Amino acid sequence: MSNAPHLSKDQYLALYRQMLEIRRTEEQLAKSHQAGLIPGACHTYVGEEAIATGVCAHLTHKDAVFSTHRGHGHALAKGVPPREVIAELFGRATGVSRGRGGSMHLFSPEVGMMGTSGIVGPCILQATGAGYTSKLLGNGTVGVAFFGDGASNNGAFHEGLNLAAIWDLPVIFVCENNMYATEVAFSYATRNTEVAERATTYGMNACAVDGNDVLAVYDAMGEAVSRARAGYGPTLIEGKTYRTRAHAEGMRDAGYRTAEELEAWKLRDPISNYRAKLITQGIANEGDFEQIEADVKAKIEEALEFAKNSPYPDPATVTNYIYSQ
Ligand SMILES: Cc1ncc(C[n+]2csc(CCOP(=O)(O)OP(=O)(O)O)c2C)c(N)n1
Ligand SMILES: [Mg+2]
Repeated sequence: MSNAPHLSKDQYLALYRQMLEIRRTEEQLAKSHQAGLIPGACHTYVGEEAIATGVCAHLTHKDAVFSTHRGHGHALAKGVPPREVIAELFGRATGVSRGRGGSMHLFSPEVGMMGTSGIVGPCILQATGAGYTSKLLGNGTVGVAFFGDGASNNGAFHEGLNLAAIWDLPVIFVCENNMYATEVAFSYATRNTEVAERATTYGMNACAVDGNDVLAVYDAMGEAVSRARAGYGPTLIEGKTYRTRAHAEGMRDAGYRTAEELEAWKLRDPISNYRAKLITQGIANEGDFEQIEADVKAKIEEALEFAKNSPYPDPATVTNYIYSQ
C-alpha cells in the first residue's frame, strides 16, 4: 500500500466509506438482478472500487466523467446517490436517467457524470472532447475517461490519446486493467499488456499503479489532475486490478480463468486491506469502521426501498427528454 498522501483521518475514512458504498450497492444490485428486479445486463464493479474512489476524490462536479458498461461505481463516486442508481436499474421514474436508460446509461450532468455506455471505446474520445472544451473555455476543468483493458485495443484509444497529447488537453485516461475483456485474456489480445507503456509512446505522461490500493490511485490522480489543470496536458493512469464477480450478472464465470487466480485476487481486496492498514497504522479503530458499516447498510436499505416503491415512467411521457425543450 502506498504511504504517500498525508490526509486527515476524515479524508482517509471518506475513501473507505466511498469504496464500501460502491461494494454494498453492487452486492444489492446483484441480488436484485437474481430476483428479477433488473431488466437487462448488470456488470458489477466488485473488486475494482479503489479506482473510481481514488480518481473521483480529486474531481468537482464541473469535471466531466465518461464511463463504460461497468459504470455504477464511477457514477456513485462522482456523486450520484445510490438510490438514484438502484432506481435507474429497476427502470423507475426516480432513477438518475428517469428510468429510461438503465445500467449502461447513467447520466447526471449536475454532478458531471456524463454517461455510462455499453459501447466499448467512445468514452475515450468523449473525455478528449471534454478536455478540448475546457481548453477552449479556459475554465480549468478536466475530462476523465474510465475504460477497460479491452477498450485499449479499440481505435478510439489511438485517436483519443494522440489528439489529447498533441494539443496538451486536460484529460485523464484511467484504464482499469482487470486482465480480461469478457472472457478474453488481455495477454492474448495484445503483445504489450502494459497500457501505461503504450500511452508513453503517444508522448504523454503515464503511470501504472496497484489499482486495488486506493491511496496509490489517489496519489497518481492527484499528480495527473494538477498537471492537467496547470496546462501540462494529459495523463494515462493504468490501474492493475481484477473483477471478482462474473463479467455480468447471470453469466457463467468459468473456463477462461482459474479458481486459484480468482482466490489470489480476492485476498487483495481493496476494501478489507485498506481497513487493516488504517488500523495497523493507528489512523482509525474498529469502532470507526463499524459506524461506517452501519451508515452504509442503512443508506443502501433505504435506497432499495425507495427504488422498489418508485413508479415506472408514465407511458404518456415516452417522447419527453428526447429533444431539448
Ligand atoms: C464496440 C464494442 N465492441 C464489443 C462489445 C462487446 N463487449 C461488451 S463488454 C466487452 C469487454 C470489455 O472489456 P474491458 O474493456 O476490458 O472492460 P471490462 O468488462 O473488463 O471492465 C465487450 C467486448 C461492445 N459492447 N462494444
Ligand atoms: Mg477488462
